[in-house]
Parts: sequence; structure tokens; C-alpha cells
Amino acid sequence: GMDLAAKVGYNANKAGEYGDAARTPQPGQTAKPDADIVTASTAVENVASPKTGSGQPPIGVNNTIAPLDRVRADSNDRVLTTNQGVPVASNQDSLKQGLRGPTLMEDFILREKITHFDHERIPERIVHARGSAAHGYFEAYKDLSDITRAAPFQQAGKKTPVFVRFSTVAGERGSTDTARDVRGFAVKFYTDEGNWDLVGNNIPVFFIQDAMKFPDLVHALKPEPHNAMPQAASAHDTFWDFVSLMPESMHMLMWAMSDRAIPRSYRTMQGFGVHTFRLVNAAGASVFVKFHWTPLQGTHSLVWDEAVKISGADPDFHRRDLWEAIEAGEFPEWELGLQVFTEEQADSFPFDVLDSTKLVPEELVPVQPVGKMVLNRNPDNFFAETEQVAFCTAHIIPGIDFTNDPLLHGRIHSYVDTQLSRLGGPNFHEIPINAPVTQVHNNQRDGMHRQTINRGRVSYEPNSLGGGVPYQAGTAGFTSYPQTAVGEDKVRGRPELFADHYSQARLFYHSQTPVEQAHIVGAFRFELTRVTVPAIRVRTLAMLANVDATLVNAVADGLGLEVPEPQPLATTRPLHDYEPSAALSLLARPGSTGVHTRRVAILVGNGTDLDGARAIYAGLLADGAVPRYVGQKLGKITGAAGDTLDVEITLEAGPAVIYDAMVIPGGEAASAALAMDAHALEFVRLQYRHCKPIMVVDGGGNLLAKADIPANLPDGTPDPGIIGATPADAAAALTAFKLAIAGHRVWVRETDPPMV
Ligand code: HDE
Repeated sequence: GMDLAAKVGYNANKAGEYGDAARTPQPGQTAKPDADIVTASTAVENVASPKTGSGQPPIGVNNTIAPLDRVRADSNDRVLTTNQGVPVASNQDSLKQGLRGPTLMEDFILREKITHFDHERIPERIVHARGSAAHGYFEAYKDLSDITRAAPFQQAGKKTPVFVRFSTVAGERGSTDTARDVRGFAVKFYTDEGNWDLVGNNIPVFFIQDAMKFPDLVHALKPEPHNAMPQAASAHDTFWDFVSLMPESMHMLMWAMSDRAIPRSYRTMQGFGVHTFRLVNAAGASVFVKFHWTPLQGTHSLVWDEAVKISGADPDFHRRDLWEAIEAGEFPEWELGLQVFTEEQADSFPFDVLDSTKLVPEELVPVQPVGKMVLNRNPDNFFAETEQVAFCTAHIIPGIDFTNDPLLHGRIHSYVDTQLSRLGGPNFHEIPINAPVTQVHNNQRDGMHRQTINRGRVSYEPNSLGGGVPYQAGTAGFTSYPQTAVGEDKVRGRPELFADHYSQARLFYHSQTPVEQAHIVGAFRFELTRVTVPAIRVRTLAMLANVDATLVNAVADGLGLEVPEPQPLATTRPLHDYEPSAALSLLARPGSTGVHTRRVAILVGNGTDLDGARAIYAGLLADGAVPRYVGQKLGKITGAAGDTLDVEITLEAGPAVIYDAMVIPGGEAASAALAMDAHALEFVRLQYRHCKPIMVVDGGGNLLAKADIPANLPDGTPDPGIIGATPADAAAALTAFKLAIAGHRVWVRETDPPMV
């Protein structure tokens, strides 16, 4: 019976603080019953959990849900406890000998809390540290048993749960999403025959050919070791020093300097397995395969100036985009396509299929769609799922096998190894997000953080005491494809065809539209300008000189340099002349989802024609777009007719770069006021500069004129991306505006340098 407050008069009004109300159940606050907590005993496979983080998938589409319920925690109607389950009376103060005395060593509650906190961080991934992930499923279009016995492809309509993590490569865990970088595209399939990880990128080729060079590549790319700069950027000396001495990186550099490296969204990227893999059918016959993911949302990228500004406005731009789309039920989808070819075909190609710096042109082997992937549920907990997920290229299943790609072979080792230090031991497969949905039975035992309680005294094989189990699966189990390898010497070397570093770089450049080519020039110019050692710039130009004369001239011009002699070729064979391949252009894939999830700013102020603005807002919303009323400050504005509207976000908090398009509704007075605000002028100018569609009712007052937005293109024709309307024909104009948004950008407007 000690009344502290009475005794010392300490914090006499503590109970008056707002926080106290949150610490105990309040009158009328009835905790929900436990009915919606699925416990291990009630968990049934294929039943969608009511405790999912977001949009619940239809029953039966994602059976990773039930197994994870076993470990989901829900504190609803629970009191605080220690990790030993001891109820904790107060979570506010440490235990002291007297209010002004020392904190006591015996305070096991404080010590447990702080100790756990001290160890909250685990080592981040050495590459791909920054990422975002989601759950979903893969659905096969058809039965592929003629070419593979892999479980997901055995039946049309078969659904296999997946967990997919997208990432940047160079930046640390907290780095910006819109860095110029390759994106990881890693898919874990929880199949009936164990986990299959397809750990790919959004670019179909890689910088290097042999795993031996990977640590060098990453050391060159990461922030420089003496000063830890720059963060999440390849635009620095060590990266370009390395790649300009490694001409095998030329093809990948073309992709990395293209708009592929600044995607608009994770949802608008392609994905690729990169290496040539094998498919193996039940009879043991094998074909080669390349994996392609094609987004049904279309491919869509940012422009560099925009990407840089988004890094400041919203460093979580891609993470937020993925999360919000899934929360809104706009589940992103990708089609899985296969390029299937035989060993004999491969022998006839003008490149080596074991070389990860080469792709197989779609003209040579078409991509056949075999299924689709849908991401329909956000993780419940970022750390438990997105951070702890362990992708490993070694995770393959019967029906899929490796080839002798020397880059792939290094990866088969690396991914398991890296998890040992990242996740702290050999039992990372037991972490719920990594656990297969199939059962695991073997004689592996113990180790750090072991969860499984194996019963019995037998942990060896063969055994008679345990009845011989678990048995070998024999031909039903994974059997490596018996690739022949006879009479070969042990060598450190590479096949001759690996030495052609330029033919496909050329193919890529020549397959781009002029707009995309201009962006590639701009990217090389930017990156090499950031390089401080002139010799590195010159050496890179010498590589580009082997790709294309127009390209190297333009980049050299931007750097104020003469074009040097081309770098000597590593091969004595002539380079191969490929026909340009339209499939390599991003603009070739507009997608099929129209304006869905596209963000549109409607600039409003006092005097806006609110009826008109509301009609546009509703019209956009009806088609799945995401309109926002953007104004000078939060609160109500009064429209031209005296009615009011709530501003949703300000020019300051929601700047131009986070929208795909904008509208200036009618209302002379509103536009005149906005034309006096540099934020609004900048907003309009950036929308224009980044080639975004702009809808303007009644000419937008003097806002466009004050922002120096030309009505016409440089050639004198009207800008097709500025969609004018009067209140009377606003509906028709809205239709034209939506078409322009679905077409992503108004590239004909773009000049280098920008005119506005
Ligand atoms: Fe990776 N890579 N990599 N990589 N990689 C990792 O594994 C590595 C390569 C890729 O979302 C690490 O768990 C080597 C190609 C993705 O968790 C590490 C080599 C491709 C992810 C590693 C490569 C990739 C990683 C770091 C050359 C595209 C993120 C943390 C031999 C096909 C997966 C981790 C996720 C992650 C090693 C080359 C894609 C260190 C040694 C080629 C998408 O193990």
C-alpha cells in the first residue's frame, strides 16, 4: 500500500495526459473476441486468414496463409507480457531505488526489453538490401508436362502460392527507391514438391560472366570504402573504373543506362531469370529455357530529372506504390513466358547460352506465355517476411535444373552461404516465410535457433531402429540431369563466344526508339560527368565506340571530349549483325490496364469551378485512376459558385513528380491565385517537362502562360498532351485525357535540354 503520488507529490496530474487513455481499456472499448484468430489447431490449409495484412485473397488461392497463422500474433484484448509470458504492470518507468535513485540491476523487465531492442537489426543484404515484397499466387495456363515435371506446370489452372520481393541493388536498406539501378525480381514458389526460387532481375543480362568477378563488381559499385559515398548510385569513379576495364559489362550497361533502371513502379517492370536453365520432364528429357515475367500493367518508366526529385519527395515511392495498389485491390499481374529451345538450337546461335551477358532474341526463340502471377496480399510484418525471406538459386525442384552457366554456379553457393550470416545459422528454412508448405523430413539436426522438435532416437540413415524412415524418394525425387562431361581439362578460362562483348549491346541500342536512345545518351552523360578521373571517361567512350557512332558522338559531345579510338576487341571473330528487335523497347508494351492506379493531380483553389472539378474527379475514379485535389493549403476552399471542397494534399506535400498527370479545372480566380504561387508554377512546369498529360478547362486562366508552357511543339503543331476543354465539352476531353494517361507520356514534347 504505498501511494507514490501522495508520498512525493510526483507528476500529480499524470492521469490527465492523453497517453494514459491508451494504456488501459477505456469505457465502451470492448475488445474483440478471439474468434478471428486462427490458431494452429483450427488452421486449415486453403482457408484465407481473416488476419491478413490487407486485401484478402479468395479462399484457396494462397495456402501460405494457414501455415503462417501458427506464428501470427494478435494483441487484441491482451495485456502486455515479458517474453516469458509474465504480465507487466507498468511499461512506463524503470525500477529505481527511490524516485531519484539508481535504476536497479534486478529490473529484468527493463533489461529484457532493452536487450531485445539492442539486437533488433540483422545484417542487411550485401546487395539488394532495399526491397519490398508481397504474397500472391501463380496460375498455370496449361499443362506443360511434356517438357517439365515441375509441380506448378502440371495442370491448367493450377495455383501455386508465391512470395515476391522486388529490390534495388546498390543502396542500403533505407536508401531511395528511385535510384538509377537494376531491380531485383525474386519469386519464391511454394510448390507441392518444395520451394522453387526464381531469383531474377528486371534486366535479362548481367554485368559479368563468371562468379569470380562478382565481389569485384559489387565492391566497385557500392559506396566507396574510404568515405561511404555515394549512396545508391553507380555514378562514381570506382564503378566506371571497373566496368570500363571489363568490356563484358557493355551490354548490361546499355540496359542499366536505359529507362529500365528507373521504373515508374515495381508493377511496371519486366522480370527475367537471366541464366539459361533446364526443364526436365518425367522421362528425363531436357530442353533449355529462359524465364520472362511481363507486367499486364505495361512497362512504364520515370525520366531521370523526375526520379531525382522523387527521391526527395517520397523515397518510398515504389514501396508505397506496391503497397497501396494491393491495399486498393488493384492486384498487379505478370505473365510468365518461356523461351524453350534445344541443345542443338543453342549450338547454332551466334552466342553462347551459358553466357549471362547475352540474351536470346525473341525473333530467334519466341516467348510463349504459360501462366500468370497475381500479387494480392501485403505482408503482415516487414521484418518477419520481407526482411527474413531467404531467396536461394539453389532452391530448385524436380523438373527444373541448372545449366553450366559459370555465373549461376557461383550463385548456387552464394545465396545459402549469405543467409548463414544474415539470418544467423543453418535453420533459416524454418523461419515461417521460408518454410515450404510441403513437409520436411531428414536427419539434419540442431544448430542455432532450431524450431523443429524431432522425435525418436534415430537421426541417421540407414537405420533399422526407426523403420528406415525417411526413405529415399528414388525416381520420384530430384534427379540431376545427367549432362555429359568427358575428357575435359581442368581450366580457368572462358569459351571463345563469350568474348564478343559488343554485338548484343549494339542490338539493344538499335532496337530502342529515338526517345529511348536519347535517354541512354543522357544517362551515360550524367554518370560520366559525375566520374572525376578523365581517363575513366575516355576509356568508357572507347567501349561505346564499339557500339554505335551516333551514341558515342553524342555522349562525347556532352562531356566535351573527342571520341577516342575504339577499345580493342577481345575476339578475333567479326561482330554479329542482329536485326533490331522491337521486343527490347520498353515503349513496345503499353499494357492493358488503362488509367488504373494512375495518380492525377487536380489543382484547386478559391474560385475553382467545383462542379467541373468534381465531375473530372469522379470520372477518373470510375476508371480506377487515383485523383487528388491539390491546393495551396489544407482545409476548405470556396468554389466559383460559393460551395466548398476539402483540399486533399498541398503543393508542398504532394509535389508534381508523384503524379502521372494533372488537371487545371475551370475557374479564372483560382488559376490567377495559383499563378502567383511559385509552387504551382513549378508544379505545372515539371508536369510539362516530364511529358505528362495536362487537361486544362477554359485555358487554365493565366496559369499555363505564367508558367511559360508552350501550347505547341517545337515544330508548330499543337501539343497532343495538353488537352483543352470547355465546361461544355469536358466529358469528351476527359476521355481524350484518359487515353493520353494510358499512353503514359507525351514523348514528342521532350527536348534535350528541356525548354521549360
Ligand atoms: Fe544476387 N545475391 N548474386 N544476382 N541477387 C544476392 O543473396 C550473388 C546475380 C539477385 O530479394 C545475395 O540473400 C552472386 C544475378 C536478387 O532477397 C547474395 C552473384 C542476378 C537478389 C547474392 C549474383 C541476381 C540477390 C545478397 C554472381 C539476377 C535479392 C542477399 C555469381 C539473375 C533477393 C541474398 C532478395 C541477392 C549473390 C548475381 C539477383 C550475396 C555471388 C545474375 C534479385 O547471395
